[in-house]
Amino acid sequence: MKLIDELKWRGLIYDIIDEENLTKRLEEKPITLYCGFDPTADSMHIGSLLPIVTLVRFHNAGHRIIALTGGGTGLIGDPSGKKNERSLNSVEVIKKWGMSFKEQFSRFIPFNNQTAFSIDNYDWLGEMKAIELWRDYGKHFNINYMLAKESVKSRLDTGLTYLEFSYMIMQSIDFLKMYQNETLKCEMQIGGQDQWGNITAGMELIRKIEGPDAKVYGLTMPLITKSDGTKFGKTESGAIWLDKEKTSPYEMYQFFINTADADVIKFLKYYTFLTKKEIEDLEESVIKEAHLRLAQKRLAEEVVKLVHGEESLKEAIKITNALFSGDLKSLTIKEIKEGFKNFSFVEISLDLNIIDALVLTNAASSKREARQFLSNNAIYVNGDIVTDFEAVVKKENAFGNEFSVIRRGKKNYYIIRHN
Ligand code: 545
Repeated sequence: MKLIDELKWRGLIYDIIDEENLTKRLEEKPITLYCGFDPTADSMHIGSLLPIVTLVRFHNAGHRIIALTGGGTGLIGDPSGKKNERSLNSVEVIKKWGMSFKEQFSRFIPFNNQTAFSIDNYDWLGEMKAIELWRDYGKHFNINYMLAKESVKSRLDTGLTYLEFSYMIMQSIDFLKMYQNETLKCEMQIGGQDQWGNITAGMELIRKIEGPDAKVYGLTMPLITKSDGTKFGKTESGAIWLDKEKTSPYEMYQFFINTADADVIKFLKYYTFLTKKEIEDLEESVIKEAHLRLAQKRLAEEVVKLVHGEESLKEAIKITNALFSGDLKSLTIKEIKEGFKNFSFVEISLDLNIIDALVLTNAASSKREARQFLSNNAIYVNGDIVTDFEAVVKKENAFGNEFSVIRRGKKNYYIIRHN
């Protein structure tokens, strides 16, 4: 399948400028394209992964890609899609966050300075003089044109400062600089749907400076939406980050395993490199045997493997299976902590009778009910069945002498922390 057709089939195209010529151009010879990422947080998240994976699709098809870190633009703040002015971060902080971004890109993109480049716009924006900015570039931006952009228009009432207003000029300068650069000859920019205004502003600037014959292209990807209308990429405990320390591989695995049937095929197309045939087979499985959740499992596996590697995926699956089967003994202390990280727990300082423990953790609503559960063989402590009313939940038997895990029935877990 041709690249553009594949991107279409995957639902990755929201808008393309001059599709006909771009399609021809892509078939002629390799094109160089870029996508920019502003380090406005200490890690990228699952939303940023979509344009990264799209860049990789271009790379795999023989094109040249640039992952641009917005070390310069991150100091300004893109108003696109934002309702309020952002708070400013210090130069040091943006620098540090930019380093994390570069490390994260390199997990997905094999930078080699020939077909895959890691570039930071601080290199040129950082040293630009104010007069140069206004005379060489500001001169080409008509205020009317700028006011018509959604990112500006939508903020006229609520407030927009000159700093954020000037953002599209900075992003346009990037495109121009990388277009003019002899080694890069960057002809195309991609981004999410919110980047349309900035991308077209850059194309316009290039034509104004390089002449109307300059051929440049832009492509935007859709905003990721979910069938139930809630925001994609968020859980109760926050965003799904690409940094292990912020979102563990197990949490990421759980996030994707819980994808709704109505969304899972869309996400497989977006995020994985599975073939059309493989995805169509999974689609059939969602229709015919949804309860098996084969598509969700495959999605979770592919994304965790892509982001964190095979070993982390194995651990995530191991924890998932152990929690499902109740075989907690197969887990290390670290894995136990990982698996129960988001569970609330009760803290106790003395060993506790099992009946009191069941009531205290809310595993049972009364002592009478607690006894009933024990008699019905429904209670497990740290993986062992407990039926004795006199049993004691002890610190010395706890995982790492710290956590006692009570299971009631097949999958209700309650945690006690001994201190
Ligand atoms: C800067 C300079 C350029 C070209 C682009 C930029 C960045 C761009 C922007 N992009 C967004 C972004 O988010 C930061 C996330 C950190 C956790 O603001 N002006 O930097 C997002 N982008 C990816 C997609 C996006 C966009 O990184 O384009 O649409 C999200 O899907 O919001 O020369």
